[in-house]
Amino acid sequence: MTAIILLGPPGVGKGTQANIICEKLGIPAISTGQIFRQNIAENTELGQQAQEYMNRGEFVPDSVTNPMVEARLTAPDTEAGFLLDGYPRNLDQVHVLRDMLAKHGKKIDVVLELTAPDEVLTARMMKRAQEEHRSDDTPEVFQRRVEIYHEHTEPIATYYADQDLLVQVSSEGSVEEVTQAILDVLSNLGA
Ligand code: B4P
Repeated sequence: MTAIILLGPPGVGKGTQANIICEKLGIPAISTGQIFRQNIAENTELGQQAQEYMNRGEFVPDSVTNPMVEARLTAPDTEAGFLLDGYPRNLDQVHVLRDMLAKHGKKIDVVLELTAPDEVLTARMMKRAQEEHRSDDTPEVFQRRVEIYHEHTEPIATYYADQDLLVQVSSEGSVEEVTQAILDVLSNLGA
């Protein structure tokens, strides 16, 4: 079983890499942002709960996010492994994830942190805004998301580094170069 967390600031390319890596490894990519966006598009109760927070660039409350992830991680397709894209995003989510995996005798194998300077993130967000028209891809909301990342999500990297689970990968190259760098890390770890 290979259990991977993909960490990184908004717009760094987590979703892009998660899909490619999971296709290659044959494990599901579990993107909390994508699950929320799909539920918003389908106007489900979960989508209605998430929408106002996402539109402001804030985190969806843990009381909504954690049970959603736990339900997803009990699905049979996660038995051979999974990649979490965008979860956990704060230290409470880290602890909840640790406990929910322990209940099933599982643990995280590696935490990949994609890194890029803020100006690269902004450029990618502006390009994505033209292509996808996401409501949280305005300059103001994106700025808020970056601030929240620095305040709440960066401490997670320190937590996982202390546990010798963190590997940083630069996301400044092309999509293919970043994929290759991630695959090299996973291969070195025997994943
Ligand atoms: P996410 O869906 O996780 O969105 P993201 O961080 O903006 O994007 P990502 O890093 O995946 O970038 P992408 O691949 O698209 O979160 C959205 C919102 O959901 C959050 O703000 C929050 O409200 C909510 N949420 C999600 N998880 C939560 C949680 N755990 N708790 C609470 N709330 C939560 O790449 C960006 C762009 O760059 C794309 O256009 C892509 O084509 C391009 N790109 C990627 N790699 C590139 C490369 N190497 N070179 C050039 N361009 C590249």
